[in-house]
Order: sequence, then structure tokens, then C-alpha cells
Amino acid sequence: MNGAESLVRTLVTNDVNVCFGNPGTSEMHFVAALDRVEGMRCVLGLFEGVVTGAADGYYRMSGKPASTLLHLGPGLGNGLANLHNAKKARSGIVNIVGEHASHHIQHDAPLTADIEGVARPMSDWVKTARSSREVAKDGAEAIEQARRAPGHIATLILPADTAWGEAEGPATVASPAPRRRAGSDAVAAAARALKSGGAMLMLGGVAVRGKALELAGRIAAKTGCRLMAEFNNARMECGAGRVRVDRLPYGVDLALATMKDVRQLVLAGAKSPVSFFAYPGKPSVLTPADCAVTKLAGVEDDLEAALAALADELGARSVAPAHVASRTGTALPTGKVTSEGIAAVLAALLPEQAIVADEAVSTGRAFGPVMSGAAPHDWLNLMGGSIGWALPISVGAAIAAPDRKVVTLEGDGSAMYTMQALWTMAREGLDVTVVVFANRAYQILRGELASVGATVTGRRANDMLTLDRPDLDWVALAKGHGVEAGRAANLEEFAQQFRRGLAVSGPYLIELVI
Ligand SMILES: Cc1ncc(C[n+]2csc(CCOP(=O)(O)OP(=O)(O)O)c2C)c(N)n1
Repeated sequence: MNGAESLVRTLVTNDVNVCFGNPGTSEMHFVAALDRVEGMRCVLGLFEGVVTGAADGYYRMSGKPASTLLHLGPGLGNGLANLHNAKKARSGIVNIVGEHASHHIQHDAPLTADIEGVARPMSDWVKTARSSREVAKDGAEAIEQARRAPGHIATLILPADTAWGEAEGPATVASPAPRRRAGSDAVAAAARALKSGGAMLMLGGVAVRGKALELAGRIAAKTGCRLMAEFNNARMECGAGRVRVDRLPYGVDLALATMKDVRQLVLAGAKSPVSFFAYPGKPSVLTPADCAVTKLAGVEDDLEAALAALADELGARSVAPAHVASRTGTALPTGKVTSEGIAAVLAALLPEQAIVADEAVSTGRAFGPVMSGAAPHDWLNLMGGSIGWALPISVGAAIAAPDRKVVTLEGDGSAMYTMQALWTMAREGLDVTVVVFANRAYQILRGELASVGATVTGRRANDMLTLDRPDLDWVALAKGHGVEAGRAANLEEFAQQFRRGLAVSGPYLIELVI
């Protein structure tokens, strides 16, 4: 057995059984080993941003790391933006990055680069394998690191000679340490804070899901505290029957208005809120000056146990949860395309247990409140602000949850970064309905322009914010990638197209002209 095979066997025997990849010469032994080892699902992405984004989506829906296979420094470099997003989402990923054979590096061949240097900013753990006999052990360590709560980016660099040299066999991985429990002092302090006036419980990480979310609803019912989620959430459970938690708005003025009366802020997996960008004359910190902040538990901690302990402390365990959403959004609107109208169509037709990848950018601002009346679903946000995320994430989510419909809500500007994901959807037959909001602009940046105090008066600057001349033909682009597609220009056509996409078992793209 060679080093590459010992690594693939280590991955598979330790339940890392999906590999999103885009290989080159230095990874050929790894590729060859994929055929000798049973149990690895290999998915080709035609750009590395698709590969890393897919691994993020896979983790969010399965809770397990996938591996990626990337080609030296440039391949890894192409994948960095979505690794950044994955790191902010606390997704666990095992990156395998090929490298020249050790004796070849001194010759400064064309693809030679400082791979560790490229990897470090977007990885939590980086290691270059030293010998073929140690590759399995290094792989096991990478898996352990990726699984460390709440999820980490582990990058193992594999010089070609460590892949083709002799090895013994796979290595085993130690079980992850359990998540830390909140201390009794933190629980008591949080309970005191929530019993005071003007209290808000802010949820982040896995606290916006399952039992933890329900416990937060019970705590709100008992204490009367407000519930809030961060603006972005890696995976939030929404819709009818779930405790409805609004997300803190993106805009600084709106966020400040939302936080204005908060005197006691308790954090469960959330960070104390700050604005996305700095704006002249506006604060970065969104909590009022006289607001006390109490940390119940961090994103790495056992948030369900922390909220359970808090509910016990408050006598809230058996209280019925507050803010449980009921099914409301069933009416189908007609006429001109508006953000509210799109939300109403989505809320009416979204199938139960759908997974929504939200990169709707400016079009999606009004979606949240309406979607709480939809059938129960999971909502995934872009955590790191680097656009070109939702199409790749949908690939990984669909592979992790093949029985669920994935709905991708995608700005046309964002879609253009990683459109190659459509081809992977077609090749793998993934059940994804993509809605591209074709407003032919970087619309959000028009608002940002005013917010930072800049003005656009002329053609040169305006051309930096528009995507027309020529208009992108999304139906043709989708078909060119092997994905069926249709166009809609009003809400009736959108409802009809969305129904069609949902009925298809496989990918379907809707160009919604705005
Ligand atoms: C990698 C990266 N490059 C550039 C940006 C800056 N940026 C933020 S939003 C945006 C435009 C998004 O356009 P689109 O997806 O069409 O949504 P719209 O603004 O039209 O709603 C850009 C370029 C970014 N966030 N990430």
C-alpha cells in the first residue's frame, strides 16, 4: 500500500466518505487510490470554490466533515473564499492539498508555492506530511482537528513522494472531546440578567436549531425576554411549528433601533453584535452604551445543555414555548415582481423540510418574516460575506441530505462567481431548484454607496455596479451546464416556474427577471 491509499483508507474507515475534488498531477496517486478503496463518494467540481463551498454545505447538513482534494497552492488559492465562509460558519473540513515531491521543490518549478502560507489564514490547522509511513497518522490528526467542536478547517499538504511511497495501513481517529458545559456561575448570571427589564437572549451556532431553539422559546415565555438571532446563521430551523426568532437586521440604523431598549443582553452561542462594515459617523458596536452583556455559553460549548440548565434555573422547562410560528403563507400573489411577492410565493410553495441556501442579497431583505409562516425548513446563510457561495453550498447540502429539496436563492452577481456548480448538480443529479434574481446589477452596492457617503454621478462608476450590456442569459447558461431552466418576469410566472422546479427530481434553474 502507498501513502495515498493509507490516507484514503484512513478517511473512509473514520467516516469521512465524501471527497469534493479538483485534482492535478501531484494528486494522481490519491485519485488512483479512490478506485482501490470502497466507500468514498467522489464529486468533481470544475472550480475550487465549488469544491470548498460544497464541503461547507455538506458539513452544515450532515454534521460530518467531507474531504476536499486540491491542486497545490493555486488550487487551494482558488478555493480560499469559500474556505473563509466555511471557517466563519464553523464547518469542519479536511482539505488534502497536493504538493511537489520533496526533492522537486528546490527547483522552483512553475507550480511551486508556499502552500502552508496560502493555507494558514483560512485554516485552523495546517500540516505538511513528512513521510509516506506517517501520512495515515497525519490524516487521522486532520480528521480529529476538523471534528473538534464546533468544527474546524484542517489542511493536510501531501507531497507527491509521501503519496507514492510505502505505507502500512490506515490509522484510527480518537473520538472528539464532548462540548464543554456552561458553568453554574454563568447560568446563574444569565438567569439574573433575563429576569431584569429590557432583556434579550441572543442565539447563535446550533442554538437556533432543535431542542436548543425550543428551550429558548420556553425561557422567553417564562421571563418575557426578547429572542434574537445573529444576522447570519450557519443553519437555522424556521417555519411553522418552530420557535420564531428574528435575525438582527443588516443595516446599522435598523440594527441600532432593534437593540435600542436592550439593557441586558445574554449570549448563547452568539457574539455581541457589531456592524458588518464601518460607516462614517456610525458606531461599530450595536449594543447601547448602558447595556450589560452576559455570556451564557460560546459557539463551541454545549448550547443545548446550557439552555436546559438556564431553563431549569428559571423554572421554564415545562412552560410552553413562546413565539411558535403557525402556517400562514399559503396565498399566491400575482403581478409585478417585488421582494414581498417573491417571499409569498416561496412561503406558499416551499416543500416541507426544504433546505434553503440564501444568497438573495438585496432581493431577500423582506423574506425572513414571511418565511416563518412556511412549512418547516432549514435556512442557511452566508457567514463570511464572500459571495459566490450559495450554488456550491447547495451541491454539498444536496449530497448530505438526498431526501430533501434544496432551494437556492441567488443574486445574479453572486451566481457568476461559482456558476460551475450547476454542472456538478447536473452530473450528480442533485435535487436543487435554483432561483436567480436577475436584477442585472450589484444592487446592494448602490445602497452601500450612499451609506459610506459616496455618490455616483457618471458612467464610469455606474458601470462598476451594473451587470447589463450584455444581459446575462441565465436560461442559456443553465442549459449549457446541463441544467433545465425557465424564465419568469411576473409573480404568476414565478409561481408556475417554481412549481415546475420543485416537481422535477434533479436540478432546475429559474431566471426571475427583476
Ligand atoms: C468575493 C466578494 N467579492 C465582492 C464582494 C462585494 N459585493 C458584495 S455584494 C456584491 C454584489 C452582489 O450582487 P448580486 O448577487 O447580484 O445581488 P444584488 O446586490 O443585486 O442584490 C458585491 C460585488 C463580496 N462580498 N465578496
